[in-house]
Amino acid sequence: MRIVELLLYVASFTVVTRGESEIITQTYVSEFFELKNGHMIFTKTEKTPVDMPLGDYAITGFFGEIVDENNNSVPLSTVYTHHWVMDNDVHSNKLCNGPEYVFGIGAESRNSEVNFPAGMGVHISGKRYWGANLHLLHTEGLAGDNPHKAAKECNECYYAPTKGDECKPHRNGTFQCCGETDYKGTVGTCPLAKTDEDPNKSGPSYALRYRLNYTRDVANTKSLEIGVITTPNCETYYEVYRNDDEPEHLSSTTFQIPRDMTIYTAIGHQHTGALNISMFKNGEFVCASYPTYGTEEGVAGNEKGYLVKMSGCINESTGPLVLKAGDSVRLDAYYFVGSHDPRLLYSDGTHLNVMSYMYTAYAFDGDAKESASSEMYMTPQ
Ligand SMILES: [Cu+2]
Repeated sequence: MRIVELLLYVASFTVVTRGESEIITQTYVSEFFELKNGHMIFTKTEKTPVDMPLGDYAITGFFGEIVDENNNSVPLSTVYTHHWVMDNDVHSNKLCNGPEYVFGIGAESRNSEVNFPAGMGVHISGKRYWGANLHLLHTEGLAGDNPHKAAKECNECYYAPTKGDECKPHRNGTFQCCGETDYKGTVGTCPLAKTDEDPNKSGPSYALRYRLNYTRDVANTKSLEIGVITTPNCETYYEVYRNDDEPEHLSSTTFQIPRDMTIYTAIGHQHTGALNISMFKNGEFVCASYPTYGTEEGVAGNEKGYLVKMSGCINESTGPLVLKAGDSVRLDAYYFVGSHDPRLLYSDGTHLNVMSYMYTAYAFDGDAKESASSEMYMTPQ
């Protein structure tokens, strides 16, 4: 038994050379969380420690997905990965007064591995605390005639009286109707087809399996900062409503660049219903991240009707985006809000709790290495 575990552990650890530095790839598994039908879990980073390398290193890439007790990939139609994000005790998002994480991603995670350009990485030094915010929803066995509608309303945080005391009708579409205080998956549920489940019978458990690429050759790795900008106005989430006259909903936010900086990696994060998210520099189009929708029901990585991938906006192949103090960066995010979305298994035009993020890895240019100040925030206009 221990030997098998040891073999698995050794097999998950590889070393390759990329450019000058050795890159280590290590796979980890988070703790397992029991998640019965309809249950939601929303772990707090402060209370959910996760394994990371010890000592000094630079993160060069990451990947993650949800697995079951047998270490098998779990399709989004069984457990929806609203998001999984990892944060440490020293990181802060200096671009937006909004989402806080160093790495992580949502439902698209299985097809959207992120690697920073060769020779660059996020420097981690000293003894750091790392924690995970896992937001998972088990959407099997839900009430209603249409399981796809039921899953949509569960995943999009619709109000339901079964979702706990925090979920009130006026909080329709908020994290409070998505298990925000549910650290153990026990507070509330999405409405269930049958509620007579034996409460003493345990349910299946799930974990985040994540893979980190990193190097110990920190001295030869250019230091990247991580920041996430979002529209509208650094909001965590928003909602879009059915509009058959104008079926492409746009959210747009412009940021003023406070200091010379270069963005080396940018990738969008959006939810089901999204059309794309794009970046503009001083009004000129720079790049867009496009979603891919799955086409096979219940197949992990290609789940029909789910957003399963986001393409990169800026990466090693596109080259970096160089910005000067005073430049503007505009984020435009589109969602399809027509009644019938042929990409999805159920649609009515409206999507609650959608996100439009651009995850970025960047460096400030020049010698301005002074400590964090509010001036370092990009200011939405
Ligand atoms: Cu999200």
